[in-house]
Amino acid sequence: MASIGFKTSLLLVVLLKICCGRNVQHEWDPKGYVMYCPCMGRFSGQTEQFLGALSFAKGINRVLVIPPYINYPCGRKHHGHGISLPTHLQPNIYVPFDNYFNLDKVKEYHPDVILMHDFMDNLAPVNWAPGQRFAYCSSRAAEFNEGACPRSGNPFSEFWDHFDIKFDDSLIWEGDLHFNVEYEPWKENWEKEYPPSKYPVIAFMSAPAISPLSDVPAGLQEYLEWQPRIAEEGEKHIAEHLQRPYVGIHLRNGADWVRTCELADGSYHQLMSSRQCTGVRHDNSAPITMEMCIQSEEQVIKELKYIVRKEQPKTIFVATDHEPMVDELTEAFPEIEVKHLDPEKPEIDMYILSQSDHFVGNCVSAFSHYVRRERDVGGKIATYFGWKGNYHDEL
Ligand code: GFB
Repeated sequence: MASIGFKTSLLLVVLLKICCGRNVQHEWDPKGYVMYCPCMGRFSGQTEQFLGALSFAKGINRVLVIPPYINYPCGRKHHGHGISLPTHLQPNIYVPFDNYFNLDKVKEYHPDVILMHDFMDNLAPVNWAPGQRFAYCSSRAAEFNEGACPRSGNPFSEFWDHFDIKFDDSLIWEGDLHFNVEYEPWKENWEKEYPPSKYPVIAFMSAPAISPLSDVPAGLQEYLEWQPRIAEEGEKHIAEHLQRPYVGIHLRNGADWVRTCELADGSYHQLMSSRQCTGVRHDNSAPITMEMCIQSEEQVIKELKYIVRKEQPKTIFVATDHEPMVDELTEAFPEIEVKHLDPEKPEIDMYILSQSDHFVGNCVSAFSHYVRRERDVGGKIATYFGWKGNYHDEL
C-alpha cells in the first residue's frame, strides 16, 4: 500500500509540474545567460529593475534568468503568511515572477527568458555547477566591498543563499561597460569582454539596469500583463465598492517615506522615480519639492477640490502604505464616497489605481510610476500631487 501511495504521489507531482509549466525540460542555450539579484527596493522598485534587465539581456542577446520578487517582512501590511514571529525575525519570502505576471507575454518581447527556480533546478546542476560560479561587478563596486563582488547581509547574501549559490570567485571589470546597451558600441563591449562561449553565465550582484529607467525599458511595460487572478480580484473590488467615475489617489506617507522625503529639500532635480514627472532629461526641470514627495491633508484636499469640480467623480479611491486620510477627505467632500480598501496585496491597489478614471500619483514613488506606465499603455492620463506639470497650476 505504502509503495502504491508513494507512486501515486510521485505521479501527482510529475503531473502537477507538467500542468503548471514548472520544471519542464529546459535545454542549455549557447547564447549564454544573465542573472541578477533584485537587491534594491520593493515590488515596484524590483519591477523597474526587471524591465531594465530585460532590455539589457535582449540588447546583448542573452537569456534572462528572471529572479523571484523578494518580499521583505517589513513590507508586509498584514500577517497573512502564517508567520507569527516578530517582523525582524521573519524571513524574506521569494515569490516567483509568474505568480504576478504572464511569462508568455514577456516572451513576446524576448523569448529567451527562464525563471530562476527552473534555471537552478534544471540547468545549473550540470551547466553551472559549483566551481563555475563567478560573481560579476565593476571595479568601482568591488572597491567599496573589500575588493570582491558578493556582499553580505539582507538581501545581498540572503538572496543567493536561498538558491544555495556560493560564488567561487569575483570577476571584476575595469573597462567601459555600461548597462545602457541601446548604444551600439556599449552593447559590443559586453560581447567582446564576456563572450558566452567563455563566460556562459554572468551573475550580477544587482540588476543590470540604469536608474532612472530610460524610455526603452520603461516602454516595456506593455509586456507586463497581470495574471488573471489579480485582474479578476481588482475588477471584483471595483464592481463591488466603487462607483464610476472614480478618482484614484496614491498617498505614500509611511515612516520610510518620511525619511526619503527629507531629500526633497529643493536641491535635487531627480529623486528615485521622479522621472515620471520631470522626464529623463531632468537638468532643466524644477527641483523635487516636499509637496511632490509627501502631502499634508490640506494639500491633498486643496488639489482634489480642483479635480472634483472639474470631473465630478462619484468615488475617491485612496491607496496608501500608511495614512489614508479617510475622515478628512469625507469631511471635505461630503457628497462623494471615499473608499480605502486596504487590500493585503499591494498589486490590487495598483490594479484599481491603474483602472481609475483619473489618477493622482506621487512623483517620487516607484509604486505610482508602475501605475503611470500601465496607464500610458492604456492611453489614460495621470496627474501628480505637487507637480506643476499637470493642471494644478490652474489652482
Ligand atoms: O513598490 P515600491 O518599490 O515603491 O515599495 P516606492 C513600496 C512598497 O510599499 C510597495 C507598499 O511595494 C507596497 O508594499 N505600498 C506603497 C503600498 N504604497 C502602497 C499603497 O498605496 N497600497 C499598498 N497596498 N501598499 C521605495 C522602496 O518605495 O521606497 C524602497 O522601493 C524604499 O525599498 C523607499 O523603502 C523609501 O518607490 O514607493
